[in-house]
Amino acid sequence: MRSFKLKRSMTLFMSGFFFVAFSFGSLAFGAEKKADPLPTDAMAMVKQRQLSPDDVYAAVSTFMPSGKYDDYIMFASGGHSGQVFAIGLPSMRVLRTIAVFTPEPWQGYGYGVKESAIANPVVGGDGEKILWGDSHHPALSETKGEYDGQFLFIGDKAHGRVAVIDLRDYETKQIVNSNLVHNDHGGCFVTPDTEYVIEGSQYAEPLGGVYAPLSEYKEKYRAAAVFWKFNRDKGRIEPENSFAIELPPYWQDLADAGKGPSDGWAFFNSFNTEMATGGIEEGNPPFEAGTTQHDMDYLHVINWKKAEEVVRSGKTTLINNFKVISLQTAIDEGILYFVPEPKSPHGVDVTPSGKYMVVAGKLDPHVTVFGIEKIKKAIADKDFEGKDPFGVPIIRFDSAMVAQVELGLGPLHTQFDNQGYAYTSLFLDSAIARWTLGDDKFKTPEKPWTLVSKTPVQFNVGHIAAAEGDTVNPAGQYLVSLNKWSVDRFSHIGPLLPQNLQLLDISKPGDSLRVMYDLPIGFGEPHYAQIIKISRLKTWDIYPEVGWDALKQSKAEVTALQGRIEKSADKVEIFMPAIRSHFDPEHVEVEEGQKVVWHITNLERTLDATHGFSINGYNIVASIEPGETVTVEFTAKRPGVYPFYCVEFCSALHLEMTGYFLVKPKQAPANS
Ligand code: K7E
Ligand code: CUA
Repeated sequence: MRSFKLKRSMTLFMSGFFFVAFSFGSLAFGAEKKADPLPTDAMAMVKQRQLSPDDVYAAVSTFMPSGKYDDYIMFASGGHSGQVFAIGLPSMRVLRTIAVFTPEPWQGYGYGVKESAIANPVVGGDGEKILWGDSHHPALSETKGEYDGQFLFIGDKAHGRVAVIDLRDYETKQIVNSNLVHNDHGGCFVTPDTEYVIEGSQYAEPLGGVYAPLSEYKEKYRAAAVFWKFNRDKGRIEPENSFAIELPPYWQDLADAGKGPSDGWAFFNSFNTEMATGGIEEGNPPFEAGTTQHDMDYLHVINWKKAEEVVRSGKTTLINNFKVISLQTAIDEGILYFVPEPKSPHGVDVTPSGKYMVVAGKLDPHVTVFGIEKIKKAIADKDFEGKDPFGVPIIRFDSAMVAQVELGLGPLHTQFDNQGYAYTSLFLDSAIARWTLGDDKFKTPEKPWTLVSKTPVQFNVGHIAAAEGDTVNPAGQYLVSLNKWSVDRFSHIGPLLPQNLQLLDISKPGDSLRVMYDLPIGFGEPHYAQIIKISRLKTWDIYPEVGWDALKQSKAEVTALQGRIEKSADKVEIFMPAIRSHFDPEHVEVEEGQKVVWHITNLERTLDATHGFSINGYNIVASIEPGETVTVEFTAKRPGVYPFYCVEFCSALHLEMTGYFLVKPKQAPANS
């Protein structure tokens, strides 16, 4: 990969050169000029396709010649497809889907393979597996506030769950559920050293999945901020060491973790502080009217370091076995404060220095910037304007606010670069606003806290993601606009149109942002994304250890790994190596009703030599990467003869990579 670096920068240099020379070439593309650096046939193509200089610049900046690698990987949530997409930048090529909350047969995820994390039932349910999720906000693990490339977390808005993906093999390893609420939205956000993965609920409900009528909304309905303890060595969340904080029944929206001077704090937006309960059919105002009455909602300011101490001292109650700090304890112990924030905000984003929190009010044309030092001082001075109906102290708006910047209509989410600019998506304007952070770390040509430019995007932008834009050191260079509507951008392929992810070049200061590339996503609705330098990832090419059940064999033993079948009274266990182009054994016979435990190990040590495994008629399909072992467990309840085969076209004799699974009926059918 490294060896491509030089060639790649050469390519960029050359393309810059082409563009400069090209623009100076008086824009008469057809004119024959000796110094013309584009080959004649390329110039002819530019002319034939009527490409503008901007088009040519965009093309040469994003085109990735075969075999060359991207500089960044973007992990985009898949919305209600339940998955995560890995996309290369700047080429905007979709490299793979990571199956998370939804079964995915190509990866053999959720079709009988034991390792699939999907089997996490919903709170209050009867144990029924949930077969989809609404993945919203991916969060890369961080070390000292920078992405470390080890893990990716993603929240499931639809079921209040959080998944852990290991970036060595891009596989989902764990899905956790606090069993407090049925939905979340303020997740995932990680603390600067990934001590915690933060998840905030969205719509209030009685905690723990129990029933209470809507007439008891104020008394019984609640929200929760969940702090999942992450064990980096194990690569797993530890539910037993995690906790939640009970919150009033407002609807909490996005969250972010503090860093630097705001490390130890977490910030959650809210809306519906009106506590509207809807009921259009009963003559009540619909939610869209009921939840938008107040001019101010509350930014929830949470001291999680203090909450951690309170948990350690045992001042928690258990709900469905999950530790919860009650609302009263959170108030008494100085864990929870409110700051008024304008009108139904959506995103709250902590700036790279950690000094400021940027709140975007969907129904307010401004972003409002709060300062952590001001907030800390107001708390110390008890500079409160009062309490909310639940007794939470409200810090005076003016005591916390640093700046308000008017940007346009429908501000949603904010990102940051390495030049001192912030970027905010404007949903209603369909534009990206660039504005200056008044952070003394940077010196921008424009004055602090001012709007610099608005760049149109197509259309209705939700989130935006800047390269390493959530870290203490954003990379700048690129920003992706995750647009909800594509309308007229692509050929119509039915009334359900793709999302449009647009790549913008943000490297130049001043007012120039360039839209470089349109990527239609026709298989999900990405909400948020994070973009990481590829050099930070330590992805495996092949699994380093080979063997079943974590057995570690020497190289010689691996090569000699033999298949075997162990039969006992209650089960049949199969140990089966797979290597081009056979399985061993090829005949597996069991009795109807027997439990089958089938381990398949791919013995290949060659990049990309994946084998598959499927038992047709038993809803089983697995993908086994070189060196990987997967285990399938099932009951042989249907007698008959079932061919099994490799589902990846792995070799010239791939069709021969097969076998017979025979299930003998309990009683042989009577001969006629
Ligand atoms: Cu789509 Cu972050 Cu769930 Cu905004 S959220 S767009
Ligand atoms: Cu192995 Cu096809």
